[in-house]
Amino acid sequence: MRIITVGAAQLGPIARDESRARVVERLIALLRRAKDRGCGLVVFPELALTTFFPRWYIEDEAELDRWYETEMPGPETAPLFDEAKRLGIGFSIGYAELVREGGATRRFNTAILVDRSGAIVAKYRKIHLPGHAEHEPWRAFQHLEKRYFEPGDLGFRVTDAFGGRIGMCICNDRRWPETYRVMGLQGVEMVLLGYNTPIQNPPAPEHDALSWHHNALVMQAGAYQNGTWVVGVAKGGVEEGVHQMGGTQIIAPSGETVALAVTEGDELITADCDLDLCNSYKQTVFAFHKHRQPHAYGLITGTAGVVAPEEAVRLDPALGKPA
Ligand code: CDT
Repeated sequence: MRIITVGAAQLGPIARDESRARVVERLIALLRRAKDRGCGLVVFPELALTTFFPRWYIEDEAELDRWYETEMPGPETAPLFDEAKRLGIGFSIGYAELVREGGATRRFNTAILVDRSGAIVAKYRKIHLPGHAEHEPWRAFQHLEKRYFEPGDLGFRVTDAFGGRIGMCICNDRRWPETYRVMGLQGVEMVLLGYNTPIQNPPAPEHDALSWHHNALVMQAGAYQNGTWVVGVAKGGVEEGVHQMGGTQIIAPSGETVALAVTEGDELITADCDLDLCNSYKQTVFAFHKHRQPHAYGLITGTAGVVAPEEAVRLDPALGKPA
């Protein structure tokens, strides 16, 4: 057995005027609770240091910049790193990252993995950015991730840490099978992910009542189909008038949810995750090297969107072979 005791540290709402210092106090309280419950690793949500600012159209660049971190740890986040190190607990956390590179400003929706010594051992920048890039005043609230972030440029990497192979993704990434499969093909054993998911999706209100179903569905499928643990952590509750789902859960490689949050507030759930439970899936039904057929998957990387059958044949000639 290779057990990582994991804490999924769900956050309740963060108000627009709540300081990072106050949020860090909340994160530290969860870390201490996790220590009491024997956790070695704690997972915090996406954009866990501030309110979910992409819900507002912000024209002033200086006003926008204040939602981003330019260093990690910085003065306000250092106490989190210090306390985690003191407790001997690792953690992952999401935040908005601003990088100044040769006169250019780059913005990413980022997550990092920090080991028990307080060192950053992995970074992930969100690849699937949902929402829209322009102001859409007809919406009750905006979802401007496509405006405020560029797609991540680091791919879906995995890192050997905490006695296992760990990967990260962020929120909307969890809805895409490619996310898990790319990490699955690197032998991932635990995927850490945080999310901010409004229950209301203005372009498709018919999906709203299914939010919890879709949340569990995609994470459970990703876990089972790749023989990996998945730890999905929400920032939930009514944040600045927008209701975001909870549903924080820890999912085994069987696809079964083994721990589930019951509130939409700050709540810690934990599980003893035996990474060796991945083995029977990775070695039998999902022994990729025995069963996958990459020659038939050309369209997966050949196109982003749906193409007509003739275009599909052009992109993947195998599709045009006589039967
Ligand atoms: N933060 C984030 O990525 N949220 C999106 C909302 C999209 S609306 C369905 C999500 O996929 O949860």
